[in-house]
Amino acid sequence: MTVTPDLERAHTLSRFWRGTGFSPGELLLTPEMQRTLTLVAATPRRGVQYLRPHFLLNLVRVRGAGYDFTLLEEACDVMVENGFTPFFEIMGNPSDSFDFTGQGWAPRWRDLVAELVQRLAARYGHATLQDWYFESWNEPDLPWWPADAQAFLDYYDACVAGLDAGLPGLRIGGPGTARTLSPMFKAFVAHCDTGHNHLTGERPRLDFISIHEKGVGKSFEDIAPDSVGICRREMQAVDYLRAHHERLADLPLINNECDPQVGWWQHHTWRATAYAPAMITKIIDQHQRLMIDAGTPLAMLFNDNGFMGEWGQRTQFALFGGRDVSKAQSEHVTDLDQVERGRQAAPFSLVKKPALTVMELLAQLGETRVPVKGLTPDTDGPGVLATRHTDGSWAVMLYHSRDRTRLSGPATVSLSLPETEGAWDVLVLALDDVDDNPFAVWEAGGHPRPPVAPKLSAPDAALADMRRAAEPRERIARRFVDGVSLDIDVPLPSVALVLARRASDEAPDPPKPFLARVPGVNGEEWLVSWPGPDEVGLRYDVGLERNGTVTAIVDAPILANAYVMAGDPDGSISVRAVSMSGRTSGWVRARG
Ligand code: 8U8
Repeated sequence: MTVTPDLERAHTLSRFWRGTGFSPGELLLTPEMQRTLTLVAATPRRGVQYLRPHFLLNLVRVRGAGYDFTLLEEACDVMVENGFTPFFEIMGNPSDSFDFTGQGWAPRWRDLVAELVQRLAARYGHATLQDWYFESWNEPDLPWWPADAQAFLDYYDACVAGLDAGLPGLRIGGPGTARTLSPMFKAFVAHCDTGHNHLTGERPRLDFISIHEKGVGKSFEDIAPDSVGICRREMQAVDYLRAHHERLADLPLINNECDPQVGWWQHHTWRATAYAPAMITKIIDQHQRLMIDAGTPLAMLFNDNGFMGEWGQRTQFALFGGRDVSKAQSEHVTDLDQVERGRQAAPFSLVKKPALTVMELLAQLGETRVPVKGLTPDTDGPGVLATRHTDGSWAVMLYHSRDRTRLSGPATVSLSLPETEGAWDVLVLALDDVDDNPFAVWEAGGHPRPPVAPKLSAPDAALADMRRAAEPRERIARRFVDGVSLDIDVPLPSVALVLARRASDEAPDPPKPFLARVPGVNGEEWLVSWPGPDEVGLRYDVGLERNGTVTAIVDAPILANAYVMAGDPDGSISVRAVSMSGRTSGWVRARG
């Protein structure tokens, strides 16, 4: 099939998928999460921007007549210093001092929220806080919320009153419900539409509506997701608002837990293969086509995959060594006495999973979407999310994904890009399971964890192979003259990013790499990172320098602005930038 994006129908694209979440908030105080966030922050072009942790307010302690915000501020520092924007759930219970099933707690909650935002504004600046999203308690229609629906509405009133008292103009929404059109959802939107804030008498403010719809909603056993079903159930919320609460129907609608499968801690090995990036991309494209193009105010979707865990769990990295990963992250009980212990971790290593690498590819997409007709990705065959940047260059994401975890097979898309006369450089980067993927390398290496071993381990050579396999594959890199038309293999499951831009032989600017030495599962590791100029299609080589000679250690294009490898006492690390046309900067030795 030949696919040609239709420039006549071009329109603005918002990169609405750039959020992740995890639980609990105190993970932010652990070395594992801090290193994770350093690496997630290295996704180019701020490919992951929003972080949504649960239970942040459990980090606040009651001290005498007031509160001690030290741990909460430290947790927020970790997010802010890494350049993330918190999606701040006002969730948790300082020293368990609120009984939401009782009476009279709402004014105290309002004052707590007011003090909280004042402190945050003093720390990060008012302007910074205006970019944040404040949200109500996570999934109040599940037992995470300890009281009834009326108490939840009182709580929301107190959150709004507290925010407004603390710092007017901050954005707040909810209800972050888990179930489609649950009674809690209906009670919440009715309250915001026609009710009154019981503390201020005003109409309760609501700046966005958040809900959770997953590909498998209720049962861990049903592993085949219903991806279109996510949009269909979101549409039920849209229809309900249009029918009953027209005033709210145009508010930004956010699915901030838009996962293929419920139960982050359950092990599904497909979460570590090309199935994950293909499914993630399909779900994003479905939201563009079935929700945004259909005129709904769908504003964001998050993959709730910021957890810490292993291959099969819903995480962005596989954790080797470190502490035991347990369900405790979800069945959560805060014990602040454990926080100090949490700051120490047994040595650990992280290996990136394709679910994060795909964010690096998606980050290359442009500001304009150019629709493509004639594909049927929701039933069979590949799909395309075609975009252009303002300079006319193309960034086209192809994907091939089915709602079945074990289907495979070949497919080819012939792509023809309009307005590409003259000389153009084309680069195609893929994530597929054709040669390998980090998990396949792990399995093939014979390292699978024996049932008695509590943690993953692997020798340095295996870690290096897995890390290399986590980077995209370069499938095509060549110059076209007079029109970019090419055939691209998109086997099931896979994604392939096609970048095309006017030919240039200019060498890229050299990077400024920085070296951090971190304890790895087998000894010292080197985490090398470099601030990116965030130019589309720019990639990097990481090289080991020994006796004055630099050898590239990864024969794959690195799009991220960081790489991790075993330390080498006899060598040093250098990095060079590689342009779309393959021109390189000089090697620059990493400092630090
Ligand atoms: C079993 C179950 C059913 C349901 O309808 O919603 C759930 C929500 C269920 C289990 C956990 C649950 O928590 C949310 O979803 C989690 C998950 O693992 O899918 C986590 O991603 C979230 O932190 C949590 O809000």
